[in-house]
Amino acid sequence: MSPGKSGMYPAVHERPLSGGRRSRAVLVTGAGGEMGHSLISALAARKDTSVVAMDIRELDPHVREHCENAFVGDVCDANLLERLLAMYEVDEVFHLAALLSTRGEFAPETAHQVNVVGTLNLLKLSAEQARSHGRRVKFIFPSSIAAYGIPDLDTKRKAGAVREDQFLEPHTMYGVNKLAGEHLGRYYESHYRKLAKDRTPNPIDFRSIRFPGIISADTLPSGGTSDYGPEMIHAAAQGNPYACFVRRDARIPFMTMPDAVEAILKLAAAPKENLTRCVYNVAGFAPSAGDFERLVMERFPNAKITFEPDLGRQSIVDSWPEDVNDAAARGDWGWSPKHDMQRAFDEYLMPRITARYR
Ligand code: AKB
Repeated sequence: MSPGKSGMYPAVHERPLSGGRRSRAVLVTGAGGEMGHSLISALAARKDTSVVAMDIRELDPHVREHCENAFVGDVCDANLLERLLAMYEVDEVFHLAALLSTRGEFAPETAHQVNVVGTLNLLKLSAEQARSHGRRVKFIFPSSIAAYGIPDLDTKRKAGAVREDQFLEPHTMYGVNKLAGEHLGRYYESHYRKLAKDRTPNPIDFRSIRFPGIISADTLPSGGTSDYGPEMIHAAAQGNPYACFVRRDARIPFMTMPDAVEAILKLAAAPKENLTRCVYNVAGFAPSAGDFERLVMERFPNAKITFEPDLGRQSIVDSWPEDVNDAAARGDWGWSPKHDMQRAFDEYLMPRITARYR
């Protein structure tokens, strides 16, 4: 890999820009992650969109080929972000880079750096972009059900589908960070540099979704606590035994990756005047780990699934709601998932996963 234009930061295939003018682009951070893979192909299908990607690692070639440019680096590296934004006029940011809930509990301060300081860097530079090109920058921030923290199982069961403003006392650093990211976004949208004489009002158009666990047929998650759902399915499809790290009765909401990408694009495209809030719940289906086991065993009768709860990870799942109320997303921007659990298995997961491991 050759050094970038400044000679300081590695960038993959940086292309010179014609006539020294900055070209318009959509920035996707965490582009090499699970959601990045699917989101970038969907964005690339929009004829009018140039995608500039950023990730801590080099992108897979099939993701890279959809991008106008790809930067290898860290969202905490303010110099790299500044250089990227000096090359492009960014109108829209999909800030996917994050360190997830399980990994974050082993390195909470690093999680804070990546999840909060990284988000702050991007919000600040987006506000500067808005000031320089004179248009609001749309900032799309995937938050998480980890933003919730329910004190005990009894309360969780009684609470049922929680609303956006309930139980906001997260038990993980990742959840604390996601909640902080939501507040930072709201601050940059409405109050940034409130007292400065030269302030640009409302530089950011901040929109966020609290995602449940996400299941992809094409990629496996890593470092999260909702990983048991996708791990169980992928293990069974490969003929591998799987020891589930939560109890059979553990229940949180999930959705498929195509529905998650549809949600993020739909929220990004919604007319601002229709939005009554910055942060929205979205629900897909809400299975127990035992429901996953049953559906997996129906499709892979020889699968070997055991339950060996890890008390720490179990306690994280127990603090997350068993379902979320997504009435605001349905009412404001027409959210409606394509897949319930049965359709997720029959129409999306089974055909693709079995083909993948054949
Ligand atoms: C995690 O498990 O940390 C993530 C999430 C629920 O946001 N998948």
